[in-house]
Amino acid sequence: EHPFWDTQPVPSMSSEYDQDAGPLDELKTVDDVRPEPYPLPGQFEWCTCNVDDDAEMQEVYSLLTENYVEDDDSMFRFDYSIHFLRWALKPPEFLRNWHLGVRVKGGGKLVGFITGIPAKMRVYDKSIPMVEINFLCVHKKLRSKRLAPVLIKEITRRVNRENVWQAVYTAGVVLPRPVSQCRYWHRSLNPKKLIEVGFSHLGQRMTMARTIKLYKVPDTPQLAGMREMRKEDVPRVHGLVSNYLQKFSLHPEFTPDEVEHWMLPKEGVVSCWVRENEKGEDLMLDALSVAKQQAHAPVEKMFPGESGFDVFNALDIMDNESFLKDLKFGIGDGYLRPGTCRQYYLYNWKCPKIEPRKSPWAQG
Ligand code: YNC
Ligand code: MG
Repeated sequence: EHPFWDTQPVPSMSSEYDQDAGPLDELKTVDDVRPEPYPLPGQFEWCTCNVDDDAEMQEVYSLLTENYVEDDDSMFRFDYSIHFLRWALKPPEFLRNWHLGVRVKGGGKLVGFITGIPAKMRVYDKSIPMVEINFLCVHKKLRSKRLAPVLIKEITRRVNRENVWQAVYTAGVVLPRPVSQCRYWHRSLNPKKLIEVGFSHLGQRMTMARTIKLYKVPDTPQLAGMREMRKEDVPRVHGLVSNYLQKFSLHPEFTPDEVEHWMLPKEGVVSCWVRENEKGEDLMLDALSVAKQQAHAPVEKMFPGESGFDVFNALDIMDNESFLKDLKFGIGDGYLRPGTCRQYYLYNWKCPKIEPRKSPWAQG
């Protein structure tokens, strides 16, 4: 059923979830790993994509924006900007060698892509240096030709050559074998537009006017002291986040540099708000306000003429269930939405199954 995945160190679909933890493959050293790249079909060649080069990033952007993850009806497709992709691919200690592309021979068109970034992951009681795999993409005209397994094998080889033997990744498809399964929830911020473009539908016995009213959020954050995170907040945010993450069975272990990279606001890419002195409640309502009202500038920059975000997505991971319903998030109900379910995977690591609320890893 899975001619490729059945050859890989992942648990099979039919096996019980493991009670103990550890690698599935025999232990190897870097010298056991073949030094030369895997062969590609004749008309193609490997390339390393230089994310600092504007022309090369434009090629990556075009490949992904035209060929990356979409819903079943091909109505919606992810459209990550060049700034976003650079941020996603250049965390502290990133390796250029792990930004892998496939081109038509002779430096021709970019037709395949897969990336890895280093991430220290905690799985139950073990800290493991891993690679986080993302952005696997094969051009639509080259689908079903078994190029994906070659991309996966070559990135694995490059990762193993750096003495890293485990990977973490997520996908919308079910493969051998998820360590955790989470669901997307969506919170309409701009219901009129979402309904007009077919992302959502007018509820039964609802008018547009009532729907707009239902999803209205405060114009400004309601909590005193809410402000955008600044660089000098990094040590305290690192402390708070690291401490909070302890209670989950699968989570990244960030260095302060990584907290700075992933959380410090970057216009059009990531926004992060902090509140001093107070703990806890009602933070998520303000997150909605901020997404709807405060994000004009970055959204305008990405999509001229737009103001604020249209929809706020969340997974049912961590403590999110505590606010999803109260704040009128709707569960992804399977129609017209990319990645309603999200499967989480570990490569070359067996362990007991992880419930969504024990998983705070939200890549993808
Ligand atoms: C997928 N998403 O099952 P079997 S998520 C992994 N992840 O193998 P072909 C996938 N494997 O079943 P196509 C996969 N999708 O025969 C398919 N597969 O054993 C498996 N879509 O290959 C599939 N991006 O080349 C089958 O299929 C084999 O031409 C078939 O190419 C697949 O980034 C794909 O959804 C996904 O661009 C490239 O459909 C293509 O269809 C496409 O004939 C749109 O492949 C974009 C899209 C996936 C987003 C993501 C995470 C990827 C994780 C990859 C696995 C990493 C393993 C760890 C490596 C490092 C290890 C260390 C240390
Ligand atoms: Mg293919």
